[in-house]
Amino acid sequence: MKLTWVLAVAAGLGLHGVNAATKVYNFTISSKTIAPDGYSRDGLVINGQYPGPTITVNTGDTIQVHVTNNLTEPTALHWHGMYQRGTPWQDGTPGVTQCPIPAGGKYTYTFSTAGQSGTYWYHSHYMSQYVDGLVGALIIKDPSATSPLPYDEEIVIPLSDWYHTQSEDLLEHYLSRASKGEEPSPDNALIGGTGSNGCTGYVPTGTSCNANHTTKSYSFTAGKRYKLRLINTSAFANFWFSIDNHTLAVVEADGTDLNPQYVHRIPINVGQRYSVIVQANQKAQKYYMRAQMDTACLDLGEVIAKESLALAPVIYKGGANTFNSSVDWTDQLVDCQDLDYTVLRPYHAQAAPAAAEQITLSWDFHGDPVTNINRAFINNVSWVANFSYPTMMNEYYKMPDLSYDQLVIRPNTSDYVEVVLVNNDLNEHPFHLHGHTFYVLGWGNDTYDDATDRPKFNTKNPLRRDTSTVPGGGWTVFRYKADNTGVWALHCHIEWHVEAGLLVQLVDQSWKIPQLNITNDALALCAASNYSHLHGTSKTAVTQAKKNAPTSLKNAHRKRSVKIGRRML
Ligand SMILES: [Cu+2]
Repeated sequence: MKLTWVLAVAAGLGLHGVNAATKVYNFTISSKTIAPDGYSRDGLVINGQYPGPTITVNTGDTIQVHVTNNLTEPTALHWHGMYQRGTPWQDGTPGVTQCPIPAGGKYTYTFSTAGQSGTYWYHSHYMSQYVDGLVGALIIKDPSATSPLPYDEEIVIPLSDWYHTQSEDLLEHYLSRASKGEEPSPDNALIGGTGSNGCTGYVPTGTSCNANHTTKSYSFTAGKRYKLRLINTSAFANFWFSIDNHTLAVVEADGTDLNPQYVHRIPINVGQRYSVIVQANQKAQKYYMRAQMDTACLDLGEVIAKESLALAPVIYKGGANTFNSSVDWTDQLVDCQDLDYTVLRPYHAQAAPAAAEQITLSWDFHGDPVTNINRAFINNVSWVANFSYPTMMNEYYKMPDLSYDQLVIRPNTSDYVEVVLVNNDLNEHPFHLHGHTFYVLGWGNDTYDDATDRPKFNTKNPLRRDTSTVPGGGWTVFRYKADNTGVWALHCHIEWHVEAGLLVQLVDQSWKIPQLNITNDALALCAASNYSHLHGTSKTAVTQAKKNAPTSLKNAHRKRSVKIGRRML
């Protein structure tokens, strides 16, 4: 055992340690009028761009991003899928790992990419800012890895739903009695940051829309193989992705290389990524790349997006200027579910280790008993971010009980933990765990029954990923290793649902957090919260801090009993 470990470490250093570099990026966040689909609206951009700049590094490199917040409100950037091992305070999740970067402020995120490669992304985790444009791709290459399939070139393709109204207004409506819990319905769909037909949808009088704006197209050279890195950066929509006449070989899910699986169409839910390899082996002309919202997953109570399909031309170099032979695939997918979990097999096989503890999280949506505003309740608690007292800092200063109901779960093990997600809501929810990849053991679209479902778990070489769909009225079970000291959000990635409280916090090795070397810069973001005053003082100080919390927070956090289903296996 010891020998294997030593070799593994040595191999790691040999491959990645010596050449590891620090890649530095400067991100200036500001607001700007943007028109991804022709319709002009206020958006949030990084260095003037939507989507933001793509970060591309080699595995083992350190990423350093100097953020300047030129907004009139706070912000924070989350690095979706990054383990942040040893730097959990850089995860970028306000209320969980940090106090947000204030308006006009600066902050530098520094973290390693050791042990990771594949397709990731970053986005604001402050309120619903990412819905307005604060997103970008984060690609980690591994030059020494053997690819499941060879390819010649690669293209990053973000897919997104798009709204013509700013998310702040959408959120205000959603979290009011008037919405009756119906999520804002997207106005359009985008491929690669642009979309068509924006002017045929919701265009209020007095606003401007340019139907002839430039949209994204993709160029293929006949005979070449392209690796398309697909990222669903949506607020709400689950997409079906396809290219007319072209078969897709799925070779990566959320950073895990896969044995090639050939499909015509792939479902990709919010937060998920897939790499597909496509060969330019068809008649040289133009074909449609399609991102179709699976509208069955949108709330039917709202008017469904007028434009739920994004089309982008794939143009063969030197080919005919026609879409004549471009034909959509006829096969349909199962609505509101991931690809069958038994189909996608990791290229580097791993069995799922047994779990030392089990956590059951069961949720539904219903009116808040006091306000009657529809919210999400996990084990009867609805989470609201406490931006001034993030759980990470509470743990660091040994003030873990400082917050109101925060759905903080602290496994007693550094070993594997099994999470049973029980969805009592009729809609699907794509759940994302920060700081980890997990083993997807199974899911179902009916009531979870441990006696009958457990024997069917896929433990031999299950899919490993960081975002997995829990079907409507169904369940998903996954396992993760609770050895990455830090506080990690586990939440539905539908932005409206996070804001409605569909989030819990899993603490790995809570007993080690006070020993972390959290940087002064990170602590300084919470300076106004005055931990130094609270640290080591009496219970009165804690009570005082609660009293000083913003009224909105107090209203949202009436004390309820927190009952997390947890048992030792
Ligand atoms: Cu959800």
